[in-house]
Amino acid sequence: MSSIDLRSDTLTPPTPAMRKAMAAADVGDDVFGEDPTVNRLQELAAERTGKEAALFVASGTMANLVSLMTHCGRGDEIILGDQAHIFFYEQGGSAAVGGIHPRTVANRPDGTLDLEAVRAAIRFDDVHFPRTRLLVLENTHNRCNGTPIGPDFMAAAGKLAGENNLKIHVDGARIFNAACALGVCVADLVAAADSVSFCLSKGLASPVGSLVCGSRAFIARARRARKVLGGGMRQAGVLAAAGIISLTEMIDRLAEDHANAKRLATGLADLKGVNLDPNEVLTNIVYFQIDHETMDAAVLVEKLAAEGVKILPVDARRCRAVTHYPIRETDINHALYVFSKVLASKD
Ligand code: TLP
Repeated sequence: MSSIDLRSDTLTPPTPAMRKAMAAADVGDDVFGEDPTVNRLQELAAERTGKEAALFVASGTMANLVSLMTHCGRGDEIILGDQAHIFFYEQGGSAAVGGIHPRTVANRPDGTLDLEAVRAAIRFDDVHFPRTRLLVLENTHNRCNGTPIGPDFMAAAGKLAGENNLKIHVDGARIFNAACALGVCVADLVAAADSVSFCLSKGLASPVGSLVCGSRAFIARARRARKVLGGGMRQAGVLAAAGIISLTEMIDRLAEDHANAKRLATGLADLKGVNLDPNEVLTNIVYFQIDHETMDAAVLVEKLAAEGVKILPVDARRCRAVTHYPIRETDINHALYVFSKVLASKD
């Protein structure tokens, strides 16, 4: 029995078109800047995000670290949300590797930050303080229900950053999901950002890779940061070929993932023992609370897996399910059937 794996959209397999393009990719040595397929992908990424240039890197984590190390020197400070992926799930790499000090401000439930709290967190010039250099935003916001953050907040954050001589980096691992959900183009959404990273390897279904996008000068410096992190790749066109398919064929179908997530959330909300508000599910990420007599998150996850449905426990009472290619509406219907069966079982 093949399982319905909703643990993450990182589980997307490459499409048949990607496999074909990868096999046929024209390649060169990308450390010399000579891989035509990587160069084409980078041009496309820059175009889609409305930035001058882009850099292909191995992962979303590397994209964020490269970006932060390019904006900041050792001892500089960044301001970011306390639920940010960079703060929660990247091993504190910016501090451990980049010597960059993180200052958190509470994320609001919709993933935004109270900009007055951000303003208050910006350091003034004093010999005791690190220097605040960068404001980091995340869009969609993974831990805040995958919420897409709209252009108004992004513009207001840009204004605040401009007034205070700060740069902005957007962890846009799922920025195409945000743009799709909001009905805006990515370039407009990140117009206020000095850099944006996004992932090819999540809903866009490539096997590997992320891009860092920014000004030409920023990307030239980011290329150095990537190299020192060991991220200079050689005939990477084999990977970039899949990325080109992601950007040309896989963006429009994200709406299907969002519809499936909404369907899952609506169905789950009707089940006893599960708590969530389906109105809060706006993209492809569904978080819910377990409120069951005999099961906590770990037990529920185990029982679902035994029935062929995989989800992720987030803490003792919270779980996450993510919709993605090639999961279809019928898979969601089946997953809901399995949920109802498992939640109703007495043992
Ligand atoms: N997120 C993964 C896990 O690390 C939690 C997931 O399954 O959601 N930024 C954001 C907002 C992300 O959600 C992720 C991955 C990354 C960056 C890191 O990307 P990778 O996994 O390519 O290093």
